[in-house]
Amino acid sequence: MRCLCICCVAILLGTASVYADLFTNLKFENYTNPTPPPGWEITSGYWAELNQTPISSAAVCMIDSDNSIGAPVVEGVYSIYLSAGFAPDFSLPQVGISQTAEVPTGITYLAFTTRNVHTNLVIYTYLLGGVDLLQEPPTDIGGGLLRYSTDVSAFAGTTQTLQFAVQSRDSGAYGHVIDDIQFVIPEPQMLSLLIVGGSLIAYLRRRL
Ligand SMILES: [Ca+2]
Repeated sequence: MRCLCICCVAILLGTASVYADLFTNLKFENYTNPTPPPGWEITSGYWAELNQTPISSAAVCMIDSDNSIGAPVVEGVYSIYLSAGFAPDFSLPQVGISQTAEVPTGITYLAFTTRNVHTNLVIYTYLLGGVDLLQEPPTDIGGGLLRYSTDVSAFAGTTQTLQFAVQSRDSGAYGHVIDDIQFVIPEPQMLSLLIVGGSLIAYLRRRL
């Protein structure tokens, strides 16, 4: 009985994790040059090798701290870099990445970190299940980084497509770094779980 109760407490506290990761490789740390990052599909445009996105070219690549693009890594060792620009045939294609998976149950927000956004110069298609992930003003988290967070609770427990794509409006080159994508369990829910877990521990201590 004692072991069973302790296991229940451990499971309960385990579910109090702030983040769930049913989508994979959301921080882009699982990567081997020159292939695209596992879990992600290049939905449109051109894939370039590590740190090799040419200036003024529509392409997607991974970057690390040795990149010469002038876009520092946002988190960890690797970030993904979307370059809105023109193609070799001087067209202005959309370039981007996506993956389709089940949205974790119990989540409320989808958050990610990026740098500047220029909606007057670039068409951003940042969507989960068709919901615009740029609709809410971002939080400035310092270091030139912006943290976007969007309520996607309606998709909890359903299979959806997460997409990040850019397209230049004026043939200029506009790079965009994305990283640290997280599905967030709301704080009140986590707090409730901790309170329940704490109460159960206190009860067990009185019984033991
Ligand atoms: Ca990263």
